[in-house]
Amino acid sequence: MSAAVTARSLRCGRFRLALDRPLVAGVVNVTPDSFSDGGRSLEPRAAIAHAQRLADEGADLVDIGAESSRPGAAGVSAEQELSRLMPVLDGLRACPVPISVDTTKPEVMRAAIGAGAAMINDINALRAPGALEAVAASDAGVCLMHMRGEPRTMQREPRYGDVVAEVRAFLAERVAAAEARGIARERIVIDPGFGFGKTAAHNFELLRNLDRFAEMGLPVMAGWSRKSTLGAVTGRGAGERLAGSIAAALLAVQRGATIVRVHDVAATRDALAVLAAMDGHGGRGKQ
Ligand code: YH5
Repeated sequence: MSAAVTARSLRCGRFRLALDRPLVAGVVNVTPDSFSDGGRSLEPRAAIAHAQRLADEGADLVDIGAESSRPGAAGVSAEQELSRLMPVLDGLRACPVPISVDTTKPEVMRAAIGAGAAMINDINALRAPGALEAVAASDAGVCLMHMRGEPRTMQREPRYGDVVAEVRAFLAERVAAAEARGIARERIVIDPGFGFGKTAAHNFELLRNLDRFAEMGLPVMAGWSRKSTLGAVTGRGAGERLAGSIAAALLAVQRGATIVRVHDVAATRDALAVLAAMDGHGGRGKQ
């Protein structure tokens, strides 16, 4: 495919995000192990404070997830997911940046949108029965991500003939399904799903060819932050992958990513400011 028109803005709920510069989505996890304090009321409060901090650091979106999708993770029930999410969404009603909710379940999608979420980030690309309809019935944006298998088993020897072609074909089919249900293109983001049923070699092949996804004419999200593949190339543990994460975010943007999903918003913004300055876009002013 060539001569594709690149989307200039993304519609999500009451927001319209301009895509004339790369956007940063900040990650907030509301899983019991991520803010472990033993207490039930501290957890949502810590998540709310974290989301506000990421917004202050310059996040363009905040992506909140209550279902761990790390490799090997087991699922949680919709009730459990909602009991973690809803207090956080309530606390972020006045948040000036759009809130995206990371979920695969239609009932969670509907409740989250009702509680103010402007976007659904689905690692399952709206394949659950009723998921397309849940998003179509709203004005929320949606991120359709590629995943091979399911989190519990996806890293067991994933194999592809041509990983780029296969992931592209999958996303094209999911975009068509979403559009057929009435979800306008200007609400859709695509994501090759780094680390979801892919080896390190697959992840780098996808990164090297990210322009092939950008050619599809939709905004591309890339999530490399802190992931195992960075550990594999740097030898560093999960808590020591900031430099690798920044490098991957910059490489993704250089190859056409429009949204980078990151844990470390301030550092990523600084790195993107350096890239923008090289490309001749203004920063905070000359010094
Ligand atoms: C993504 O790429 N990723 S959750 C394992 C880690 C560190 C981080 C071993 N949701 C994505 O962030 N949504 C997740 O260390 C996502 N794109 C989109 N759209 C996995 C994650 C992580 C896993």
